[in-house]
Amino acid sequence: MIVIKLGGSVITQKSEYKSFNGAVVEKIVKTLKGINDEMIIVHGGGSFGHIKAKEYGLPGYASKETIIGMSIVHNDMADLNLKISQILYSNGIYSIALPVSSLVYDNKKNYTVFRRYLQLGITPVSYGDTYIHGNKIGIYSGDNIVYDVARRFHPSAVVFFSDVDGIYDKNPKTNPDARLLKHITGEFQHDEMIPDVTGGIMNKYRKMKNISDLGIPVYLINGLYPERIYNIGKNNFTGTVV
Ligand code: ATP
Ligand code: IP8
Repeated sequence: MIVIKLGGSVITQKSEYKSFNGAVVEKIVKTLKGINDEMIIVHGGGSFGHIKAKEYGLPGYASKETIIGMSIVHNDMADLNLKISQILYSNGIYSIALPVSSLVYDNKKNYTVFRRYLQLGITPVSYGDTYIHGNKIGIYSGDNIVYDVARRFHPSAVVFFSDVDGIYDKNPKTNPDARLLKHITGEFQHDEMIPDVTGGIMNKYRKMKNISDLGIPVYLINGLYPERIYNIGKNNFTGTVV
């Protein structure tokens, strides 16, 4: 099994509300179609999640404002998921949406149903979502879901697609001299340009490290060049290995 995270930065224009990069998703999906293995797909929010979450104070204590925000963000994420699911379907990948707002609350998590769908050859697709966490309306990031499923199902690899070639020693978008880190073990700089309610690249790195500590190889690849997934383990691989 392989777990794929489609990052919000590559499947959407992160600065423009609900701007979907359909052509990019199509290219990634066509690449994934060539992988002859069980797959769990998780996608992030990008401009379908983070903009309204921030505007409505999510995560935050349940209030009229955060409950309205929850409704908007959850529906927008379902909308993004439908767009992705339709592209999967039209490329012959038959999937089922498994939103974590129905699987995770407080500290309870139940991912058992993922296994059942996989047993029938159906690809589970989950995504960053709103959820209930004590008295708060939380945001459960796609990266958290990737960690949860990796811990439960022990895939042979976890691949994060983002809009950069990998993790650099500093943000490549704002530092033209940034150096790509082919293997990462420790510190790097991360000045985020776009506010991200789930912690941006630093939180992503922490999750990647947690997965790698389970003994599972973890990669970050540029989703604009998804074919790089086939070079994993080779000398000419472009990306970051955690
Ligand atoms: P989402 O969380 O919406 O799913 P994502 O998974 O694609 O999005 P981001 O959280 O947006 O990922 O992180 C990728 C972004 O992190 C890049 O677009 C880049 O601008 C930014 N960034 C900041 N510092 C670095 C760094 N040192 N190396 C690589 N990217 C960095
Ligand atoms: O983009 C959070 O998931 P992420 C998505 O993977 C929302 O961090 C709903 C903001």
